[in-house]
This record gives sequence, C-alpha cells and structure tokens, in this order.
Amino acid sequence: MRRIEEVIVDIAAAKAVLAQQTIEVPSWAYGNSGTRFKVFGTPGTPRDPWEKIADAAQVNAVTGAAPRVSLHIPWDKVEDYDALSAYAHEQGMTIGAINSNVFQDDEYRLGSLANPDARVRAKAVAHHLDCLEVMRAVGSTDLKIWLADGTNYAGQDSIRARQDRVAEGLEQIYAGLQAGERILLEYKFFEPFFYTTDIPDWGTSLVHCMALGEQATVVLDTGHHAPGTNIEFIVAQLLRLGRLGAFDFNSRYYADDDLIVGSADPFQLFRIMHEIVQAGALDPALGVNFMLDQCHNIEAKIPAQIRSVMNVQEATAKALLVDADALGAAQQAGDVLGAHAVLMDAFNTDVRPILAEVREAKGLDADPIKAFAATGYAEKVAAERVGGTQASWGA
Ligand code: RM4
Ligand code: MN
Repeated sequence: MRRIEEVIVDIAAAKAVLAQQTIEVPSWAYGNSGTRFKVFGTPGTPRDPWEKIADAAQVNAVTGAAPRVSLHIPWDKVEDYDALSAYAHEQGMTIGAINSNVFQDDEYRLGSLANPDARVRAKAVAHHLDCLEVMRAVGSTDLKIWLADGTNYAGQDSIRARQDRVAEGLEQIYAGLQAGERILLEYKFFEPFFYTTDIPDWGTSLVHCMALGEQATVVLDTGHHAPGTNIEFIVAQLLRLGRLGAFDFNSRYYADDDLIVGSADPFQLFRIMHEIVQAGALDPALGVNFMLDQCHNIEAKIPAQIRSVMNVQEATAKALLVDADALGAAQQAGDVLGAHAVLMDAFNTDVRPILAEVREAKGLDADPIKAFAATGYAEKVAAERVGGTQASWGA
C-alpha cells in the first residue's frame, strides 16, 4: 500500500474537495429490513419518521458529510411535513429526494404506470403528483421514481404498449414540475417481476428522460445491474450526456443485495469515483446527488451507515489522488501498463490519514465509528424506544 507521503498530486486540493463532499442517507436504512424469509427486530429501531431522522442526524454528527436524508412515501407519511422539515433542521439535517412508492398496493399487481387499466395508471400518476407536494413542503427539489412494473410471462402484456403507457404517465408527472425541480428516474434489471421489466436499464431510463426534457435525469443504483456490468462505463456515458442525476449507492454479490457500499468491491467503487472526478462531477453544480440506498439486515444500522459514508469518502479520496497529468500522458503515448499503473497507485494509497485530517479540521473525531459508540446514543434509544411498532422496510 502506498503511503500518503509518497503521493505527488496536490493533497491540499484533494482535502478541500473532500471537506465539501456530501452523501445523502435513506430514511429506510434505519428501519428493520430483511429478506422474504425473515426481518429481524433490533432494540432502539425507530418507530416513525421523526426517529429515523434523529438517527440519520447521528451519522451526520460524526461524519460531517451526511446532511440530507431521503424520504420514502408512504413509508414516511406524516400529517405535518412543515413540522417534519423543521425537526430535520433542528437536527442539522435537510430533507433530500422524495421517493415515490407504487409497488405495495394490491392494485399495482399488474404494474403502476404500465398497468393495462387506465384507472390504476391514473392512481399512480396522482401518487406522484402528491409526492411533488410533499417535496415542496419539505423544501426538496428531487422526486425519485423507481417503477416496479414488469411482467412474469411471455405474452402476459404487450412490451411495446407498456412502454407507451410509461411514457404517457411520466409525461403527466413531468408536466407537474416547476422550475428548478427534477425527476430522477431509476432503473433495475429485474425484480419484483422476472420476465420483463418496464425500466430495466440505463438506456430505457435515458430514452424516457430525453423524451421528457431537461428536468429528467437518470438514477444509477449500483445494485441494479447484472453481474459483470461495467458500471463506470455507464457513469461516464451519462455524465457525458449531462443526464446522471443521482446515485443510489450500495453493494451486491448476486442481485439487489443492498449491502454496504464499497463492501463487496471497493475497486469498483474507486473506478466509479474516478469517472466522477475526471468529469468534475463532485461539483454540486453538475447536479449529481450522491445517495445511499441500503438496508441493514443483521448489522447495527447507524454504524453501518457511518461505514458507508466513510467508504464513499475513501473511494473518492483515492480517485482524487490519481495523477491526472501522468495518466493523460501515458494514455496519449499508448503506454497501456503505465496508464494502468497510475490508476493502481492511487487505488493502492492509504487515504485514511488525510480523511482523518479532514474530519479533525471540522472539529470531528478522526474515527466516526468510535465517536458514535462513545455518544451512548444506541444504548439511550434502545432504552427509550419501547412500545410502538418498529419501522421496517415496506411499512
Ligand atoms: C428499489 C429501488 C429504490 C428503493 C426501493 C426501496 O429496489 O432501489 O431506489 O427506493 O428499492
Ligand atoms: Mn435504489
């Protein structure tokens, strides 16, 4: 492993970028989750959106890098969104992307926007328009759409007609946008349906976004690709087209495993961040929202989110240490191994000391996991949050 002292690029510049980097956390990561086989309960699990926000604020308090929390509607439905947003502010947080949910109602058995029944389609559109109202009430500008629509059997429905219905529904939602607001359209190659998925890949998402207009951008969820997919290629292409709106970070081994980002393949995360850095897309002006979309089935949730933020920071730091001049020169000279070596040198650098310095400069502990443990928060909420129903993925 290369020591930080051996790095020749401008470390102070890298630290300045790292100090400003932010990662959005998902409210649902703090609730219980599991598989279709078992959802485990944990002492101290939040019972409502307020408690989820309180937990999310802990991640920000020790990392200084997670000041936004995404909500999922209706999982995070409340009577008074002004009050929820004010509560988030008191906790040092703002509310980020609003995620719609058109996959849990019985009426969506055959799909939402792609459903053959016009009445169900209208209901799905109306839900998204309601989400836009929530978005405005909490001071957010991003509506994130993931459609679970698809079919299980060949011939079950017309592939083409379903695309037309999706396009029409998205158009109606898009028409509800005001200036400065965005639709973030996510794709996923399979699940919950197995034969066709109506938005299975970045190409399909992009085609719909391009038809809609400039306020529609693609969300890349790292878990939503077939094994072996070159995700950084997709990142580069979407950035090139100005259509990468957001990431849903997580890790996968098999399907949509929703594990801690950077845990399965830190090298892949580094390669993704390298494309981001090269495109200058860490600059918030380019509009890429870096978000986590994860579930914590067996591990402690708040520390898992802290670890996730740290993993993104470490991959980013390594990407910032790529010697761009040396890389460009080697690429131009056709020096295959030389170019590869420049990248690997950056990847093989221990960046933990510079991240520790970035945290200390903000008055934070160098070790966020240790700092959280020292607060006693986990023990406190385990004692306080007794009774009620623990939030869980899907409820
Ligand atoms: C989906 C997708 C969405 C997330 C839901 C919970 O697979 O990743 O982003 O909101 O799961
Ligand atoms: Mn996602």
